[in-house]
Amino acid sequence: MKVWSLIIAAGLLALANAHGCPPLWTKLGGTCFRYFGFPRPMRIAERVCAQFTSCSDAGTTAVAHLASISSAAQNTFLYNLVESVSLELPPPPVWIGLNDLASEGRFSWPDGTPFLYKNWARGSPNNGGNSDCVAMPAEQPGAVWFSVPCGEEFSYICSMPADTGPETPGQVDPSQPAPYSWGYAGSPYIEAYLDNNYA
Ligand SMILES: [Ca+2]
Repeated sequence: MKVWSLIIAAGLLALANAHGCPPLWTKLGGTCFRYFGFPRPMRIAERVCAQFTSCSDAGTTAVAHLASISSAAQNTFLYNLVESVSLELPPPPVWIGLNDLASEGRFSWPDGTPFLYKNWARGSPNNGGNSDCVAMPAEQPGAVWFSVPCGEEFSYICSMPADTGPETPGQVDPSQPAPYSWGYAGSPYIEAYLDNNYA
């Protein structure tokens, strides 16, 4: 088991150093997305998202939020992402970031994305039961959005900007120490053994 752990750790480190998204996040365009399968109320889900940040080569970081969706292509991509990991088909609803918590009827995305693309289900949004939060996909074609009370517990998708640094895969500056190194670093006991037996 230890060998497998090392292989997995090495793989994650390799991914962590790659341009774009951290391990376990999926890149589409300039955005990283990740599905979280444990049902949570919307505010808790948003808090979990906010624990993640993107690291840019320029040294800036951006905090993750519940996912914002700005195009039909993104919407379809997220539906497929959820479907690929869901244990039920069609998948149960997931939280996206859209909400009108701050001002009834004025929906906005938590990361400040302009609210231009919309994919409401028929009858949504409505404020039935104080439906200030939004879930997708539902058991309807088109991965349409429903306004629902924020206390419902759903799985969720987080999003954050991808690393915007220069893309330099596989390039290493030889003058700098490697951030992670694997291998034999030297041991006085082994050196002595080699001297005594093979000198
Ligand atoms: Ca509302």
